[in-house]
Amino acid sequence: MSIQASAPDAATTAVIEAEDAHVAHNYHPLPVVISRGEGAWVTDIEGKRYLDLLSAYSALNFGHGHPALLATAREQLDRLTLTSRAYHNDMLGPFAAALAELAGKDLVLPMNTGAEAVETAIKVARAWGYRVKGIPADAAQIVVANGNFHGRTTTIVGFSDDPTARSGFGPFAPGFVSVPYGDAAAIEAALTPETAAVLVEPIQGEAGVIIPPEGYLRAIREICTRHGVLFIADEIQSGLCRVGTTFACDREDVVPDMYVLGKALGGGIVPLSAVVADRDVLGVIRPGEHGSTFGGNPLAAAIGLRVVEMLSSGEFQQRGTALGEHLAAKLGDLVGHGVTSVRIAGLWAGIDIDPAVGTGREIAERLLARGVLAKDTHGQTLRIAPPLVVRATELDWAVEQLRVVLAA
Ligand code: IF1
Repeated sequence: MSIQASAPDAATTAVIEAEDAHVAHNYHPLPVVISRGEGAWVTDIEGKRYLDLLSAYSALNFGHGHPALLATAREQLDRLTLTSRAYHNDMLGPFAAALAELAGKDLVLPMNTGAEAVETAIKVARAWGYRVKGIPADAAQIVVANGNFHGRTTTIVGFSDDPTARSGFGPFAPGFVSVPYGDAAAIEAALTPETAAVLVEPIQGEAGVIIPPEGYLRAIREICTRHGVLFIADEIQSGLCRVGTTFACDREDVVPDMYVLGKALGGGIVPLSAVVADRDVLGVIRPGEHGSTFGGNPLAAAIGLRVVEMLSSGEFQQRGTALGEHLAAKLGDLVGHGVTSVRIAGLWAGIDIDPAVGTGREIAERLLARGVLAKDTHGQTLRIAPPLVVRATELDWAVEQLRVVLAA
């Protein structure tokens, strides 16, 4: 299946040291230098191959270098890459129409990163609160969930409860109240006449693939409808077939007022994010009130259109579901053998490592030595999100590597 990796050699060490000399140390990467990617596999500068179980935090749902996406990108690169929104371009309209149809909504506001889309959703919810609901100026509240991760801007980390994400970056914006995740009654109890919206991840990613109780999303939908509050679903990581359905909200047949999308929307090639909602919500934004230099650029729009077309075939929903069921069975066999619990939705799993065996980081480092790339989160959890193009036999091989590492 792959050449077994060993400790980093001189070439890898040299590249890492050179990077450390000039790149801010805002990450603690695993000691591997990747130079090529194809499908579910990447190759490092020493020629060693690794199965990618992170997919750039689910931005690579279609794998590295998907042929259809590369062909679209190459064609658009040779034609037109950027106009700004000062003018129209011939790709934004078709992309927005296709994405709106996929989401069953009227309008798309295109941005670039996930955090920008979350910030956009916050601004739209507040503007809707003031201009439609009649909340007094500057008094809008948004309910969020403990354990949330919605990005790294100061507004967003201001309502994070992760000290690493927020300590030292204040002062923070007011207008957010955080309640326990998974508890719809806590959301309803937190509502006031000034509440404009509820913002949650349908499944919490950074928190460790935390799947809420069945019915949580339906309850939020009902509560928000009854109280005249917008339901904003951050599907930046959970969306676009990661959990086997187009959106994670589909698992409960729930349609939020706003979808916030990103990561895989750009095909793993360009940053592309968007807020998708009906006209009675996104229509509150007037010309000149919001935007971004690259938002809606023709290169990202062309790739995003191709992504939406690929999502419309049903292939990736089927893969996420079938491969997820396969993976769930395999991972279940590890519980009690170095794993304390497994949470899995579609092809997205959080594996809690028994502290007696090691930390999530230690297991990730041992997997690296066996040709598997995975990422830890919050100490004991290993996060698994293979590209949806992965084969069942490759998943079997990866789980076998994990079993060996856990038994070591
Ligand atoms: C990092 C975490 C994952 C997200 C959700 C918005 C964003 C993200 C649900 C912001 C981004 C990324 C950011 C990246 C690592 C990764 C991550 F560990 F940070 F939390 F996936 F869980 N909503 N998540 O997951 O999107 O601005 O990054 O495009 O910051 O280290 P972005």
